[in-house]
Amino acid sequence: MKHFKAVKKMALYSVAAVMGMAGTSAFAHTGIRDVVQENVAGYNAFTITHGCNDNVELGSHQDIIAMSTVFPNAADPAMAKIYKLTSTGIQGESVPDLSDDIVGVLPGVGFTKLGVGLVSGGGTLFANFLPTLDSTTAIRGYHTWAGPAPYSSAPLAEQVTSATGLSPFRYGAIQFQTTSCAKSLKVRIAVANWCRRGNRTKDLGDRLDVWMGHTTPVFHDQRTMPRAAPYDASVEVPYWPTMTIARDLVANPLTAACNGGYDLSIEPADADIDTFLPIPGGQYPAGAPGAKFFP
Ligand SMILES: [Cu+2]
Repeated sequence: MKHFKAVKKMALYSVAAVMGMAGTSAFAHTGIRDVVQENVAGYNAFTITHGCNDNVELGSHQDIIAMSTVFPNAADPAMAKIYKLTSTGIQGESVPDLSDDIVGVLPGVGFTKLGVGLVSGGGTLFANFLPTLDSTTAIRGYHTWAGPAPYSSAPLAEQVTSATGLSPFRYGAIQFQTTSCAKSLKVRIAVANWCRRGNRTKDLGDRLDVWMGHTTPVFHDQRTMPRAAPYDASVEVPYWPTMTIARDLVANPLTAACNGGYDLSIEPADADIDTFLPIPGGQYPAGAPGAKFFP
């Protein structure tokens, strides 16, 4: 996150503009590879472009040895936050659920239609991964790590240069309601990149990068966040790894009454992030031989 020292003195509006362009920069934060189209299921990936650093005490980037993710697809709608966005991407009115906008989402139910799935094989960043399952056995994200057990693999080397690691996942076909005025749904996903093993991992800002728009009770160190200062989402766009689902405006046009429509965002709630983002201490899978990865 070294590059943000230079920009953090700029006006807030300029910082928001820089963040918006981060997806095209060689020094971008962890993000999402592709914008996806309405009604098309497919494969996407997190783009991990640099290792852990500290927003306050700047130094070299650390190699990444593990990563964890949380998607906003809880069955309980209270476990996600949904916003209508203004034309400049600022969070506006909050929306209780996506039932007015996404086909198949029932009133009072969360965004279970997202269809998150894991990918093994070519392109997998680390040799080991496990899904995080909630009480409904839905896949809410995953933990993936370089070893030492059950498989030992290389870390994502970031100390010399910024290499982009791709960590793939699967997603389902999402369809907008014909009566909705949403022209896209921005799926914000919480990500943590880990650069050291052991308990101290969570205490030091150069050992962990947490990619989401604000701190939570568990992830409360601003030095690990996308930048050293908190965002005010009512005046600027917070940084999140974001998978944009674009409405098919030819097959499913907005009505004239929509006045051009709006974008929606959905992100996991703090309690959901704090439940599923930490990598629990222990061996994976349970009973695997070798040293614990996060003792
Ligand atoms: Cu960065």
